[in-house]
Amino acid sequence: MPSRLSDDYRAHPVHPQQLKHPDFTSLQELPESYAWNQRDDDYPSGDSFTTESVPSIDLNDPNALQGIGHACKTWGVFQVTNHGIPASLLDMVEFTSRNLFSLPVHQKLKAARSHDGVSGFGFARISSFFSKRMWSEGFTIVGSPDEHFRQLWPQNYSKHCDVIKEYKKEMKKLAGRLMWLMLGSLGIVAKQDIKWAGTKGEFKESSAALQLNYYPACPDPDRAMGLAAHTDSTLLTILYQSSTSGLQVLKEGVGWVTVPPVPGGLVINVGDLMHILSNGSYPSVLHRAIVNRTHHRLSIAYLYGPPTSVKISPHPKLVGPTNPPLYRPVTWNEYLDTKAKHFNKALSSVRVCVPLNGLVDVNEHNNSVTVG
Ligand SMILES: O=C(O)CCC(=O)C(=O)O
Repeated sequence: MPSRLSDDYRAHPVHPQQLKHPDFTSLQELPESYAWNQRDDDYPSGDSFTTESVPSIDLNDPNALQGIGHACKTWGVFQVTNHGIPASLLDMVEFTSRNLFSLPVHQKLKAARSHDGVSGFGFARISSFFSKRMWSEGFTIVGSPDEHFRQLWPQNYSKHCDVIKEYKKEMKKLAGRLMWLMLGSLGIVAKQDIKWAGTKGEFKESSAALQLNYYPACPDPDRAMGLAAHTDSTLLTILYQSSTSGLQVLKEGVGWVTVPPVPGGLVINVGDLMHILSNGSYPSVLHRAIVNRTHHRLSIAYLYGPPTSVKISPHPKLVGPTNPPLYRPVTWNEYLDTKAKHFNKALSSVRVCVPLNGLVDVNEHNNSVTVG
């Protein structure tokens, strides 16, 4: 992630450094500071009993583009298979992440995210927006993991660094491919329609961060929250959630829907910047992670955005006299700024007119958002 974006993260530290990082393995009961009730995140609680499920799309299917368009419009999220990321690489990144989170807390804290830093070990970045604490640990990687990994594994850091670098390289390629599928499904097909994609349309200058999340087994999962409801500030996010379920998405009119792990599958969600680019046609999806009494859980999110200098605005092909642009142009930095200041009102605070369909932005009616 280019430095300017990092500067912006630095300008908005959202992690309560004063809180001591717990050793979750030593907690036999849920401390009160971790006990959530509905008021604390203001969204419907519990799983919905629904037959609806998040769409699953085989990227080798000739109808994948139409499927993606429909999924983005109706859910803001979908799973993909046959995505081209080798299973061996997913296994390796999972192994590295498990290895990282299983280190003793004092060792992980050697690579703690600094007060004004972006990368490293720490609480969920959204923690400071909520009064209750989340039952999770995170590790953010922006740029090279070398420095922090050397602190974690002084003897054998390089093999873990190689895994992360390879994973980021493959994720970048997949994200570029998904961008063209999403754009194509909106009717934006020519390379020159997205200047910052570059002449070959490879999105070479895109920015990204890798977020490793770990949710320890929890003595009282019904009252705990792994990661509170939020939308991502990205264009799109690619999530690998290994084999334990925990991810839930909020579906309008239905409630929270669990996204079951699909072997080898990846979850793709629409972020706020895609919401803006699509002029609200592809809504960014509210999601959260719940925890489990017997199993710990791991997830790895690739947060993908435009080059930092690029302003994202509703695409000219999607606006017209009957479809005015709903949002003003913003760079990723400006949007992160807005998100850090306005929390739940980030999308609506960059909105310049009310949608003709009268729908509010997804996170407008509540107090919780992320700068993820
Ligand atoms: O762990 C999950 O399933 C969700 C992770 C997530 O939402 C994030 O990293 O922003």
